[in-house]
Amino acid sequence: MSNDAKESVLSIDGVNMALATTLVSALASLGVTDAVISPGSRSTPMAVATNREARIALHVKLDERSAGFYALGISKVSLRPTLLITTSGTAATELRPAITEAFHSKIPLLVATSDRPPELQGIASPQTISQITLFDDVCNSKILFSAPSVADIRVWTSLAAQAFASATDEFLGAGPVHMNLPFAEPLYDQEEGESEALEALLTKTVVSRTYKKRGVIPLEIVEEEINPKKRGLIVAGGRSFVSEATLCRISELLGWPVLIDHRFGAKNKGVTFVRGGDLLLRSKVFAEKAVPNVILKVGEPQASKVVSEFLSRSSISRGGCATTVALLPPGVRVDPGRDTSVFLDGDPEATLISWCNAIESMENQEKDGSWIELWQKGEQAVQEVLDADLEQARRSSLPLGEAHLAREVVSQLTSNDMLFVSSSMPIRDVEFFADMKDNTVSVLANRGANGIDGVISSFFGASYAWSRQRSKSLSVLLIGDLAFLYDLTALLYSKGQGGVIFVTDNEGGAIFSFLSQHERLERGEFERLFGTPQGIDLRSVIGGMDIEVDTLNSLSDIERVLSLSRDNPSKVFVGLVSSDREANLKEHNRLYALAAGEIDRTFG
Ligand SMILES: Cc1ncc(C[n+]2csc(CCOP(=O)(O)OP(=O)(O)O)c2C)c(N)n1
Repeated sequence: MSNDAKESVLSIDGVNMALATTLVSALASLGVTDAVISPGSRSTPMAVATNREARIALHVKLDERSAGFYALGISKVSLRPTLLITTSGTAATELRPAITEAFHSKIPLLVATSDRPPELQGIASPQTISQITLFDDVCNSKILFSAPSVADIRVWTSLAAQAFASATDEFLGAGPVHMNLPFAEPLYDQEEGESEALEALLTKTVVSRTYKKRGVIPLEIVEEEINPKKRGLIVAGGRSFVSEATLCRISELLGWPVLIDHRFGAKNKGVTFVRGGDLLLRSKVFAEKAVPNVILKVGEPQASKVVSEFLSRSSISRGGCATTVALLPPGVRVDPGRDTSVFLDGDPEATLISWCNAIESMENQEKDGSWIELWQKGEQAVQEVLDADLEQARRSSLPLGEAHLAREVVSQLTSNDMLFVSSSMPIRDVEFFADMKDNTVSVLANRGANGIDGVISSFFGASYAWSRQRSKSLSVLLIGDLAFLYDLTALLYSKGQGGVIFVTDNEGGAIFSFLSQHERLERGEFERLFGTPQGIDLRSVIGGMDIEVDTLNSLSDIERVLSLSRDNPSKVFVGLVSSDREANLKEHNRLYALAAGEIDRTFG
C-alpha cells in the first residue's frame, strides 16, 4: 500500500494521534528529554503520544500548578525545554505562575495546552475557555496550531521546530513558548491498522534544524550541503545583511547561480545573477532541468509565486531533493513556505566570508560547470526576449503598458537613484520584467506587511533621506491608482519635496485580475468586490493640488518626466499611465507565453 493510501485509513482520532505523535517525535528529535502531564481528556492524544515516545521521560502530576513548577525545576537543571502538557480550561490557567517564573528567569519550557476546535468555542462547550491569550505577556512566543487534518502533518512538524527554536533562543533569551493544540472528538479510539498508517506518515516528515551563533556559523555545520559538488541555488532578497561582493564571491566559488531580487540592492549585474526567475521558471522544460539539490536563502522572499512554488517543490520537506538552508540574522525567521530544513541564525556577511575562505582552501573545488551555464543561458534568453519586446514597443504606437513601464523606468535610473515600488503589481512588474545593469538603481518597498496604505508618505520620507545623502539623485515611485488614492493627502503636504510618481491608472486593483475569482465571478460582482474602480479623475484631482501632472503615452515620455525632475529637484511630478486591467492581464499573459516559448525552444 502506498503511503497516501495508508493515510486515508486514518479516522479523526487517528489524525489526532498522527499530529500529536508528529509533534512529540519532532520535539524529541530536537532534544526534549522530559515531559510533565496532568490527567485530562482533551490532552489524550498528547498523553498517549508522549508516553510512547521512548526518548522522552514522562512525569505525571495531579495538579497543573505543581506540574508547571516541576517542569520548571527540570529545565533549570537540564537547560533543555521541558514539555508541559495540560487539558483545556482552568487546567491551562493553573500553569501561569510557573510560566511567569520561567519567563522572568529565562528558563525554556514548551507549554502544550489542549483545546477544543474553534467551532466549539463560545457556545458553553464543557471545559472550554478562551485560552489562546493566557500567557501572551509571559512567553517568548505563542504558536497556534490549526485544527487537525492529515495535511497538517508537515506544518505541525515545522511548528514544533519553530516552538523549540523560540524556547531556546540564545539571542532573545530562553523562555516559555505557548502551543495551543485543538483536538476534535473522538479523541482516542484507535482501530487496527491505524498505527501502521501513522508510522507511514511519520516517515514523511522532516524536522528542521536551527543553529544559532553570534557571528560566524562555521561551514562544518553545513559542509554536506554548502559544497561546490552540489547543484545549489542561492536565493537573495531584500534585507539580507550580505554585501554584493560577498554574494558574488560565494556564488562564483560554489558555481551556484543567484536568483536575485532587486531589493537585495546589488549595484551591478553579477555574472551569476539571475533576474528573470519568474519568467524562466514558468517554462516547464527549464524548471525540470533546473531542480537544485541545495537551496541557500539570504534575505526576504521574492513576490513571485512561481519562484516560491518551485523552491518549495524542490525542497525535501515537500518531497523534493533539495536541502533548504536559510542564513539569517538572529531573531528573523523567514520561511513562509515552511520548507526550510536548516536555519542558521548568525551574522550572514561574516559567515559567508568565512565559508568563502574555507572553500578556497578546499583541496577539491571541482564543480559542475554545466549547472551554472544552464541558468546563465536561461537568464540570457529571458532578458533577450524582454529587450526585443521593449524595442518593438518603442517603435509601435501601442499604448504604454505596465510591464514595459517597469522595465524602462529601471533601465533609465542609475545607482545614484532610488526607486520605491508599491504593492501589488508595481513590485511584481519590477521583479518579473526589469533587468539589472552595471550601475543599477536601488529599489525599496514596504514589504514587511505589504500594505497599500502610506506608500506616498513612505516614498517622500525615503526620498528626503536619499537626496540628503546623494546630490543630483532622482527619487521615483511606481504606484497603482488605489494605493495612490489611499495616501493622496501626502501630496497636500509635499511642499519642498522632490521626486517623480508614476501612477498606473488602471481604475482599480489590477492584482485581483490575476486571481481565480476573476475567472469564476460574474463581472459585476468581481468589479464591486475586487476591481473596485473609484471613478475619480486623477488628473484633475492632482492638478487641483497644484502639482505638475503629465499623461504618459509612450516609453519616451518616461525619460522626459525624469529629466524634468532632474532639473527641478524640489518639485513633485506625477506621470499618469492610463491603463486597462483586462488589457494589462492579457499583456502579462502575452509576455509570460512569449518568454516561456523562447525558453522552451532554447532548452527543448
Ligand atoms: C492597507 C491595505 N488595504 C488593502 C490591501 C489589499 N490590497 C492589496 S493590493 C490591492 C489593490 C491595489 O491596487 P492598486 O494600488 O491600484 O495597484 P494595482 O494592483 O492596480 O497595481 C489591495 C486593495 C492592502 N494590501 N493593504
